[in-house]
Amino acid sequence: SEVDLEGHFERTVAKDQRIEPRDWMPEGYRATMIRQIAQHAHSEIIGMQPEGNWITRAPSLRRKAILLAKVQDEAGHGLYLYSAAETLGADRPDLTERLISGRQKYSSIFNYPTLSFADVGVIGWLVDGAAICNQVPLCRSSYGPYARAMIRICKEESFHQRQGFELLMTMMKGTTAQREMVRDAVNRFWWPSLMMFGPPDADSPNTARSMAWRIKRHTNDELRQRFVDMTVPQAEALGVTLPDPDLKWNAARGHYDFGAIDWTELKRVISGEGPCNAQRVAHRRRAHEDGAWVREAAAAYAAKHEGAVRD
Ligand code: FAQ
Repeated sequence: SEVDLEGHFERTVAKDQRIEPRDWMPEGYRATMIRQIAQHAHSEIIGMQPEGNWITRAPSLRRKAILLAKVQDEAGHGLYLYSAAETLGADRPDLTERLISGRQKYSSIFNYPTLSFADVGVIGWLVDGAAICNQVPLCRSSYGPYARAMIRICKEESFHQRQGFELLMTMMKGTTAQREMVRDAVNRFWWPSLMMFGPPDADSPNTARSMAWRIKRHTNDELRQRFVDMTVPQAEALGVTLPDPDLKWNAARGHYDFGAIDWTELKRVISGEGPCNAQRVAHRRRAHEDGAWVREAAAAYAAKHEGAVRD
């Protein structure tokens, strides 16, 4: 009965075991999971654009090979995650339609422009660093296909983070102009990176329920603090100053204090008013339309092949 099924679901979550696609789950759980996984998948796919911008202008063959590999990994993560959403009954073309019509979100961070090659390094260091902080705990998320996808994705993200740090280290040892590019990129990306973790807990409508269902394992503010604590020593190692005069070690708390985040900026970017929202979505829409003939050809081939097997 419904009561038994619900009891089984609750016990599975409470024991830290995984909910699998064929298991009964509350409709709210299914909807939340589809929302988060789809937003995550869209972020990976839209996230290819800011860095893809620099592939043809990479300063060396080595940097180009690294960047190509990273952007391809992001495509892979997106496909993986769309498959995870499909295990919940989501329809892939419908998710794409929701993205290109602006009805589903993707991470705010990808609505900022990439103005120099230092941005490639800073995205690797800060954006992938933030992504790792957020996603490592999701390896223990209660939905099996999502949690398992996170394991591989996190391994690849840590390569991405290291390549960013190594690129910045190289630039910091270079010319004054190169150090200036790094400084400018860090200044532009620091605050938007902190916004990746979402609104403050008091203003986060989904956190309490997602924590109870063990979809999320930490709150937005907990993960943001963890990211700041992890990143400050890395900035010192690089020799860059983070653009926050209030950033300082608080011995009593055992954490770094940091300045106030401009939440109106996050709201603006999430609601489509960021510097590159229109450009990112238009690019994705164009790519989807340009790919129509490939989808048609693949479907025609599959239909023909199926016929041949039957005959
Ligand atoms: N941007 O109640 P909450 C990557 C939305 S990493 C846009 O706190 P929740 C790797 C939120 O979805 C980036 N929207 O929501 C990479 C919700 O929307 P609703 C992707 C945001 O879900 C690196 C509403 O605001 N990572 O791609 C943002 O409990 C480099 C209320 O917020 C993930 O998606 C934001 N920053 O917590 C790729 C990780 N923050 O309800 C390429 C998985 C919040 O209106 C290059 N996701 N919203 O539909 C999560 O952990 C969670 O969904 C959070 C938000 C923490 C993002």
